[in-house]
Amino acid sequence: MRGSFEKHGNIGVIRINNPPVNAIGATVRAALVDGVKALNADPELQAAVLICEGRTFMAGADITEFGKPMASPNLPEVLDVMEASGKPIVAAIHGTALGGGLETALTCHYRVAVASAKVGLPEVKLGLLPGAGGTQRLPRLVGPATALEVILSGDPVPAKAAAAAGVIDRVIEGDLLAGAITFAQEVVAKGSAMPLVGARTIDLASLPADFFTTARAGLAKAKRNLFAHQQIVDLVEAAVTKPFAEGIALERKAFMACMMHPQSAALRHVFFAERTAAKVAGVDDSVQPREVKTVGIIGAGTMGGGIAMNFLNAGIPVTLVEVKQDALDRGVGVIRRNYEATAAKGKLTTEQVEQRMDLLKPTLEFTDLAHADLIIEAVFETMAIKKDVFTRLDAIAKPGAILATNTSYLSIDDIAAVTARPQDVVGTHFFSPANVMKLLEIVRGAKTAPDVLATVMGLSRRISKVGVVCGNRDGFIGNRLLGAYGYQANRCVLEGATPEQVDAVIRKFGLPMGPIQMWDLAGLDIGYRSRQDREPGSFDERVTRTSDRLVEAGRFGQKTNGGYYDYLPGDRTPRSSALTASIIEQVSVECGITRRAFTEEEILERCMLALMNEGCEVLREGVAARASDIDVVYLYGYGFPAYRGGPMHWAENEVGLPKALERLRHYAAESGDHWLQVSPLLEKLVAEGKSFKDLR
Ligand code: 3H9
Repeated sequence: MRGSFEKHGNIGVIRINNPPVNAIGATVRAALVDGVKALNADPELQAAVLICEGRTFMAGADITEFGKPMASPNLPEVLDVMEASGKPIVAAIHGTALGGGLETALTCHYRVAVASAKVGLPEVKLGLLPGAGGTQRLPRLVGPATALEVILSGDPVPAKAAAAAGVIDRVIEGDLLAGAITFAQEVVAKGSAMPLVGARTIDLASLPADFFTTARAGLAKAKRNLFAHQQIVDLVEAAVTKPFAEGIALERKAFMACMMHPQSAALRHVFFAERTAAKVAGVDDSVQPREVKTVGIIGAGTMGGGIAMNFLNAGIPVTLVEVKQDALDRGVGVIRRNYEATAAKGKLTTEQVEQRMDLLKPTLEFTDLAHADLIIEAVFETMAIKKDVFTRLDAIAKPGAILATNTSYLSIDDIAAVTARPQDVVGTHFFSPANVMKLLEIVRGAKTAPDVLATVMGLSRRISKVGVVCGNRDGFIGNRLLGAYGYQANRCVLEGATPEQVDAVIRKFGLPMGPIQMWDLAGLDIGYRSRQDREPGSFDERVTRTSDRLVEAGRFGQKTNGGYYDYLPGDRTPRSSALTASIIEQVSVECGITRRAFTEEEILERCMLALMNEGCEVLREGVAARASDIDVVYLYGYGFPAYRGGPMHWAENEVGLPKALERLRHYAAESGDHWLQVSPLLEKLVAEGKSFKDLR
């Protein structure tokens, strides 16, 4: 039972109750049909209100039903029943009316909402398009330009703006049900007008003649590779040029094509993967998070400053500690300039900039951290320095404070061991730029307390990050995979591919940049320095030799206008370098490698399947709890295209695990050394005919 029907005098009330977000599954669809029938069967009733229980109006179709056989009636059929109602229906909206939820409301004769409500058509974020009349009704209500903006962005619109645009007929102050019933009674008193959005005509007077051509050209560039977007333009154009019924038929066909497309399967996987990542073993709802009212950050460099901005943005006061005044001033200056640049783009007011800066307390006194609820160190990535910082923190931090390290490789347990409170120590690995990248790897040490994890998971949401809990092993999830990917990219170059070729293949696949461009951006000197500390034999010196030679020639990457590529001063466009080409050839000769031609396919398979193979190892060792967590890490930390679902989803669904295994075995045999070893977990899954989902 997902709905009920009651009478308030001459007004019927159709109530939907399908927690947590009133998704329109089969039982809700049945309840909607029953409600309309009950309204029309009772001669005493003259109108109805459609309202939802719980925290929100219907947040859309039930995404878990997609890709499976759909129980009848489907949502368009339900909406046909509503539209055929002989008596008016008023949708009463609170929370979010999204996707099919808004489409249901648009089919009602009237819409009222509380001021805090939001409405939107976010289907595009799932690789879909509105498939229950949204592309045909919204343009008829708000005009094609606004409709296209709303549908293509997928972003929700606040009730007051929606009212101004004509979507909401009245914003209700006070009790929603009472306000909606009053509205319905007014409709009845005026003669029960039954306006249908689908019957409206569109005023084209202000629409430029080339509107749709321009929209298509813009998307071909900005959303290249994406399946749903161009079709949305076609459908909004159909709303303008074709009769309603014809537009609806076209929409249905396009919606089904999107739903069956791998991009939508991938984006739906991402939707659930992000939410599943929030579920952490040993941390259930009974674990009470600690209160975090103030944060301390040690280190005002690029990372420390970026991390601080996250908390300032969320209204949380930050104490920022440095050892030298000039470094502190520089760090604070960068934070201010970042905010001012955002304000210059109109995304913050001057007042908001000052509010954020007022929450920042820069200091040279380590003891000023004594009252912070959470302290994050972002100092040099050297164990000795980290241990020194944690020893000092242990002496001054208040009892119960969470002590976090922003390490990207080092052992949390070794760091925690210098304190008398290892249960309070956790890794918080932010990604650069820390104020922009959405990922937060939360590293669980052997003794990290469940309430510490619960607190940091909760905080990650508060600062608009996606938190993924991972185990304490070298490189955690993200950098561990990055190592395997970078290794293959390097090997391809050493064996005959050019850096330009490797980067182009990866960009074509959908990442914003190729691995070699990325190294130039990050600085080749960073890897060079970190290798000085590593055990010989712990990495393959042959594949890093080219990079080392470039660094020794003073080519650190973009910052020196030369790395793998040449750069013109002030211009980040990578240009081929004859010097790099000759160094690569020389290193190939030294390593006894005969260079050969590479295909796009080989580069792609070697780099991307290496990600998945290392992902299997990370799973086998328990560093990641599930394959979907690895996907989330790669999507939000490394720019993996969301429409491919992440490296694990892509390999499993687009390549297939048996084929992936066969290709990896082939490359492993060909490479003839131990640097590409097929994961035993992958072997096992394929042998048993299982998938990553079977590992949960
Ligand atoms: C559509 O409507 C197609 C139509 O055009 C055409 C049809 C023919 N279905 O996000 P939360 C689950 S496409 C199933 O943590 P919040 C979610 O997985 C749809 N389940 O809460 C989670 O489960 P769990 C268009 C759903 O308060 C729980 O609910 N609509 C759905 O942070 C709580 O979710 C959308 O794309 C769903 N539609 O945010 C809206 N939605 O607890 C998608 C949520 O087991 N939803 N769940 O992990 C959202 O954007 C957010 O959930 C919302 C609430 C803003 C509503």
